[in-house]
Amino acid sequence: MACTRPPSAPRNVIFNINETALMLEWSPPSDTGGRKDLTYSVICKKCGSDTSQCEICGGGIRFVPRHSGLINSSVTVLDFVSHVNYTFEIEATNGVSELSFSPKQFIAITITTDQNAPSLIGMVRKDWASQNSIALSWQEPDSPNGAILDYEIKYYEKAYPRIAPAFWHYLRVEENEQLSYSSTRSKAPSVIVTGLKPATKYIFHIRLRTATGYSGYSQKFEFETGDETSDIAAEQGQILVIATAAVGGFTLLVILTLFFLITGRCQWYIKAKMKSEEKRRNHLQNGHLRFPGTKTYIDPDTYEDPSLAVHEFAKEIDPSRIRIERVIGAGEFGEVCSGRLKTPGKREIPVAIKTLKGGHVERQRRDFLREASIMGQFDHPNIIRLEGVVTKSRPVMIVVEYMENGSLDSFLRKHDGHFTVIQLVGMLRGIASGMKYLSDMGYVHRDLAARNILVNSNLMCKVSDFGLSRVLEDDPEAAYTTSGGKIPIRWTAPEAIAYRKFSSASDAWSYGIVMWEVMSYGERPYWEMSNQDVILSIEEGYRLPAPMGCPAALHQLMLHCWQKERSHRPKFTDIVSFLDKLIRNPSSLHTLVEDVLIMPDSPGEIPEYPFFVSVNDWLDSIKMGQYKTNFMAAGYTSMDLVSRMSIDDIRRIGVGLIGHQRRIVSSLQTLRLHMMHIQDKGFHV
Ligand code: ACK
Repeated sequence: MACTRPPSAPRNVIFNINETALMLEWSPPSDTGGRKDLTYSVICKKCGSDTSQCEICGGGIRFVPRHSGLINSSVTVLDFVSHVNYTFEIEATNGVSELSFSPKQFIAITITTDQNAPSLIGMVRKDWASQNSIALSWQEPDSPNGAILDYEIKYYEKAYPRIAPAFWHYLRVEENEQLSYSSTRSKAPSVIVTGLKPATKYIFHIRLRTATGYSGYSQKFEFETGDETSDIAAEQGQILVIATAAVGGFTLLVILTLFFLITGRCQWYIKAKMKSEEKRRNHLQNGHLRFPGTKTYIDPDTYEDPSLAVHEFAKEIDPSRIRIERVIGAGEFGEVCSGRLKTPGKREIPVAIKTLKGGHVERQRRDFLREASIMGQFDHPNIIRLEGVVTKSRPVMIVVEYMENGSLDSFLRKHDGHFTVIQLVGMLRGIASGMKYLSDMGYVHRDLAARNILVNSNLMCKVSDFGLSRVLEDDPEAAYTTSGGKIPIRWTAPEAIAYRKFSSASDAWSYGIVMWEVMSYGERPYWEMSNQDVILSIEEGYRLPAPMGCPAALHQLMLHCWQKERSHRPKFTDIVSFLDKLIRNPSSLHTLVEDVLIMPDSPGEIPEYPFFVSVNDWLDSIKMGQYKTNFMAAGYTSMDLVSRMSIDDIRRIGVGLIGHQRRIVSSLQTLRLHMMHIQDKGFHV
């Protein structure tokens, strides 16, 4: 192939602005670099009069559909603040942009937002706090610029707990900046925020909405929830008030009541009510109404008659509406075909059709339809959508949305090296978002792997293959045990392998493996190691090294997912927030693991590798024996020398295939990690 290059800058940027939305549009670059994988990213900066003093716009502003990985040459910007100079830098990138050292080519446009947006909210006051709630109030601004429709209250925990501090380094954000936040709305200038953790500091900021759009956010206010004692004190205060009223008689009670009503200070009462409400809610949570407002997954196996389950969750489709076009693969129960589905009054849509092969027994039919009963309960853009089932005629079929690019593992292998890091992170974000939805519903996947993710023509990834799963049992601690069946060892958390403790935390482990598969373009996890060796290595603390070219932040996240102690692994909601943050700060992805793992120069500092006696043994172990002579001829005769090799050295000695370079670099990193681990522990080798 001819060499390709990064594209030139986009051209002719124009904008269109109203009170609430700013539309940017541009023309493609004159030089696409000889490639077709062109995408755009937009960076927003706020600049003062001196353009050298610009700062990144930060979290307030939103881009639709997103700010990077844009395929079309336009984007809509929302939630901007009035009377500010915004500079937007629009860059075109392709698959080789990441590899280039030349400065970025972008086009910039500066836009002043001078609409009559409402002014900011001033002081926010804490009225009271209980263990799980905080009540806030504030003054309406003097010039809201029209009727106030409502207020948006954004809040997050001050010290974000679940991302290891080491991660902040990669994010390059202020330590206090949130990774994940919640928000609520209120029509009045006051709010009671519930569902908070006891004795925890939260940051709040508030903005208002009028017909002309949003105001900017108020400054940040920090308030803390109460602890156990504060509630006891409150309770005692409450008793005291009631006792006083009783002693003082009816008149005093009336006076007190009037006083409270007139001054609006019946907070002790509201608070007591909130507390009992919280207790009720906590109780319900233990009784498994886990997420108020979130649907909970129902295990089809709990139905005495499984065909009832399938008809509860899946539509029966008349087979005359289905047109099968071709066979695209083989599933566990029969062929998988592509085709079209006609829905009355709608356009025909492309679908995939899983069929149950003839001659099946009742149990196979039940297991086959089980997947539809599960899938039919989900409704999320990153979960494969069930269109319906055919059960009343033969062949029995499950009809799902069609995913043009098939399964993620083979798709990536076919397109090795074709995507930007941001595109890969975008795919991972989609998978994490689907998994967050599943875990919120109390559903454990148990077989999360790139082969079970499907990709559509927009590179959207959707979780599929719900055959293996079962519901969490009625115990908050519960993962469940299975009645047997194969476990995909390389993707499965140690506790699930050892004693079948499956949970959303074991799904998080598998998610880490999927991250590794994606970043290595479909490489097999742990390469040719046997299942038994994988189990033993994991037990000894070995973890997969970063794939070549993998940003350090992503490998950190993988390692976080592979924590032995399952409660230490990130929740899917944390993973989504973390990836969002990386996508919003693409520079956080520039530090590669290769850059971090620079070995000391002075000889003697690196002990001999304990694992391989010779370079030849090592090359054999990673099935790269064909390069033995290359290593020897170039003078890399000991593991000590090999350990210092850079990727360029590996290329220079004649390892040409990118897959081989990747395997060698990964193995070297593993060796280095082992050494660091051993040195850390002070082991004598
Ligand atoms: O990698 P593939 O092309 O993607 O081969 C497998 C094959 O069927 C057997 O599972 C493909 N496949 C499964 N479900 C779908 C779907 N919804 N849309 C497109 N292809 C699918 C999968």
